Amino acid sequence: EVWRFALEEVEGSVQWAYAREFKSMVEARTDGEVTVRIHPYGSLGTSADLTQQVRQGALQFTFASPGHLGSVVPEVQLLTLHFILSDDNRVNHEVLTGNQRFNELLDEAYRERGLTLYSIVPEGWMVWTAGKPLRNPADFDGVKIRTMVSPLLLSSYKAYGAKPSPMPYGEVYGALQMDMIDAQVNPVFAIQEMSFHEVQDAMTRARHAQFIATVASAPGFIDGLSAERRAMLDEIRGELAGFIFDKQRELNDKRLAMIEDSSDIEIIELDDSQRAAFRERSLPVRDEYVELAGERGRKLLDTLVQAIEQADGTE
Ligand code: 6CS
Repeated sequence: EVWRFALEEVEGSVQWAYAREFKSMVEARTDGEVTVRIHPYGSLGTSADLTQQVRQGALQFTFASPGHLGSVVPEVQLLTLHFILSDDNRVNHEVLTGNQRFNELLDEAYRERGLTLYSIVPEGWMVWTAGKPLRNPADFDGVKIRTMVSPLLLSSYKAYGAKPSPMPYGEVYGALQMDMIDAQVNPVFAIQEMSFHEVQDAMTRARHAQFIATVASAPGFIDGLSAERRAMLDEIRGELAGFIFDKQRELNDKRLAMIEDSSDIEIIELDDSQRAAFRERSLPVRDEYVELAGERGRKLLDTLVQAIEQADGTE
């Protein structure tokens, strides 16, 4: 039996590390009865294509980032909102992977659209790269920034005065090189492996959002497995949460050092007062989220905000 697992990222990425570990766990625990075949980004199409293939049953698992999936599952765009997470990455990790109510509510939203939520996978802080530092909202004025395609991401960058330009991941390098866009936003490991730093002059670190991916499956697939296999998948999800938290940190740290060694890109870290100016601009986008995502969206938002506040208080 073959389980096909598609990635929105290339070999060497956080998603690839996750899938490789998933593969070795599944294959060992099913005594070779199941083979997991990993499909890195490229051959099967864009993120939107991958989601479609899971819904049709051609793939058993795919990574599905809220930045792309928001067009299909509006509620998941919560995970693209700016300044909604803790500054403490471990708190974010614990809440996102460990809060059962949050995961169940999100799974309901997935199921309504022909998907199931297998796991939530935080991949590290996003940073902005551009031809210049982006220290305050005025620096974004008229900047053509590439975003993923979910509608709320466009709102987030319009709120800063930018001109967001959504496009698939695979087109970003070429678009930067050809000056069709000025800027883009991604976690550091991805910027290095996609070589975006080679065609940008400045990297601004605002800790405005994490890149949070999810792993989606087809409802009929997991529900149709034996109780034993479902229990195995639950166990593996729990073990992978800790594994990938350490892995994303390691990859993001290493790749930042590689970027610093191999290019003269300017790296800017915003201070708290600079971040506060962006945060203030970002707040109305939360209301827009609730309008788009309805009652369940509001519940997800409240659950996340409360869980983070509580965890922040106890750290
Ligand atoms: O920017 C994107 O579209 C992509 N970035 C990452 C880090 N993973 C997948 C996603 O499609």
